[in-house]
Amino acid sequence: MARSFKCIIVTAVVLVSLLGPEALAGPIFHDTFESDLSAWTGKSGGAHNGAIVPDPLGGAGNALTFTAVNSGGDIFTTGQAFSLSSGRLYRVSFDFLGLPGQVPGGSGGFAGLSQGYPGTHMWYYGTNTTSGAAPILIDDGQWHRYAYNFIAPAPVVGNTVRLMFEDFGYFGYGIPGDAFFDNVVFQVVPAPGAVVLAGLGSAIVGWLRRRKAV
Ligand SMILES: [Ca+2]
Ligand SMILES: [Ca+2]
Repeated sequence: MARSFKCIIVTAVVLVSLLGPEALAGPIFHDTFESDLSAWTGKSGGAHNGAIVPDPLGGAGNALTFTAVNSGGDIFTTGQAFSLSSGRLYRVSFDFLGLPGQVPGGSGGFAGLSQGYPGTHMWYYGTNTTSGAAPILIDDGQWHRYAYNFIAPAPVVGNTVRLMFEDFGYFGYGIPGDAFFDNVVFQVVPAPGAVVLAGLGSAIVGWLRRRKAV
């Protein structure tokens, strides 16, 4: 189990390394959580539990955390939802830090996409598998960068999306303020990157077919 999670992380890291920052278009959205949370709103457009705090590791700058656990999303990009172009490749990337030695379900950091606040939504990365999230966010007390790529329409959510984050309360467990996010970027991956990814996808499919054929 742990090995497959590592593979997913390694794949994401390899993709980022292959493409490099220069291969990516300017972000559709980004937030370094240095000043305020004016780009974000809560459930049904109301209050949220997001808070800007100094980097808990003592690094320069601030990060996002939560003052309470939640479910079904806590903080959502506000304003117009992002309108995606069918067939284009998109990437959501962010830094995540989970404090170790906590409760069942981990720190509860979850990242996803939603149509509304939340409306139809999906979780793609979390610290456990609730609601189908890939449980790859690591609670080791260190910052790690994660990336989620998808071709529009976004899985489940469609072509009109918001970014969504929370500190999830797992079956009654949950400690607020032990999950941190920073440097959230939402961007289009331009055609050359899409070609590289498509090539990789084809290679993986081909490998799987060969494996089956053997
Ligand atoms: Ca920051
Ligand atoms: Ca937590």
